[in-house]
This record gives sequence, structure tokens and C-alpha cells, in this order.
Amino acid sequence: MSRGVFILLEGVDRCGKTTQVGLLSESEVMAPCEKMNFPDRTTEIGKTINSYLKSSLDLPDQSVHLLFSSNRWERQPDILECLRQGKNIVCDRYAYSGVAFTNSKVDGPALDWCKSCDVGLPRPDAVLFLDVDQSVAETRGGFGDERYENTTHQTAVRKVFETLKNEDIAMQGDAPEWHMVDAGRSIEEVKKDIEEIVKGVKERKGGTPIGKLWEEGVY
Ligand code: FDM
Ligand code: MG
Repeated sequence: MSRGVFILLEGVDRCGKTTQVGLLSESEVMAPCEKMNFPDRTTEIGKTINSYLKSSLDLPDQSVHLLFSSNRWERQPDILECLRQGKNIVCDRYAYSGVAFTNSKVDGPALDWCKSCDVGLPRPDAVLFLDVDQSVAETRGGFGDERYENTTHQTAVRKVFETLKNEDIAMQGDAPEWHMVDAGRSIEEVKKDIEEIVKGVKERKGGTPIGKLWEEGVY
């Protein structure tokens, strides 16, 4: 039995990730599929992260960064188990959001420090970046409710995503594939585009070993 593929959807707040993760998880191209999302607010660590995001708890930037990373590590056994059992994973945010949202803070921790916490996690086969104009994202419902949902931070977050993309592209063979998806279109158009990309990823990555994130080329 071949392993499952690990598809990650990333992007700024209100780019439509959660909608598309839901649709992709039900699409036949991903069956059998396990849906995941980070932060996973259901665990004890996730509850603390939720309090931080709702601004009812303040923490130093490094401390909350480690919690976000730890929240991924606590799901690492499940991720590996799924992939080994031949189940595909579609994931709503992961370590890329982790690095982008922390490193982009004013006087935030350095990029390499941010990445180091997630080095060795199961590596996604592909990062699908849902790209939408910041001005469009902000007109979508609920923007501004949580910490980080402001134009200045989101704009800085985008730049770090761009850096991470370029680093992965420079790493070539062992890095996740990056696909920029125009998320300013209708839900249906974006969905079709994503399904086509995923078909290609399955063909290219299906028979390869499960990789580890950011292990080669950076450290
Ligand atoms: N976020 C998300 C981080 O700051 N670090 C992380 O590691 C992850 C996974 O949390 F603003 C931020 C991104 C976003 C917030 O995410 C909550 P959702 O997807 O909106 O629930
Ligand atoms: Mg959000």
C-alpha cells in the first residue's frame, strides 16, 4: 500500500482556506482523507493558544510561538500514522503560518529561530498558497475579531510567506512543492484548480518516502 499525501493550505486570514480545506477533504481526489487544522484549539495547549488569540491572555512572542509549535508536535504521531496507513491529509495552516506570524511581528524573533522549533515535523508534499488581495480579504466576514487580524501585521505576514516559498524553491528536490492559487475567484473555480493541482502532487509524490520539514539545506 502506498502512503498518503500531505497537502497543506496556507494563506493570510480570510483567504478562504477553511472553506477549501473542507471541500478538498470531501473531494474524491483526496479519498480516503483526514482533515486537520492548526492551531488545534481542542487540546490543552490549543486552549491556551485560543486565549492568547482572543486577547484574554498575554504571553511573550517566543512563548506563544513555542506553544503553536508544540501544538503541531502533539499531532505528529497522528500525522505519521495517517500517512503510513495510506490516508491523505489536508491541513489548514501548519509551520509556515507558525513562522510567518511570529517572525513578522515588530522586533519579532529571527527567522531561523522560528523555523528551528518545527524542524523535523512531517513534511507536507505541497503547499497551496491561497492568494487574495489584502483589501478583498478584509471585506470578508469577521476580519478584525482576533489578535493578528490587522492590515499591518497581515501585510508583513505575506512577506515572510514569500521568503519561505523562495527558500523551499531554492532547496529543490526535498522541499514541498509550492502552488500559488488565485483565491479571488469563485469558490467553485478555486476548488477545481486545487483538485487539479492535487492530482499532480499525488502522481509526483505518492511513491516517495515521508519527508521531514526543513531538515536539509537550512541547518
Ligand atoms: N497562527 C497560526 C500563528 O500565529 N502561528 C501558528 O503556528 C499557526 C498555525 O493563529 F492569525 C495564527 C494565524 C491566525 C491565528 O488561525 C488563528 P486560524 O486559522 O484563523 O484559526
Ligand atoms: Mg483566523
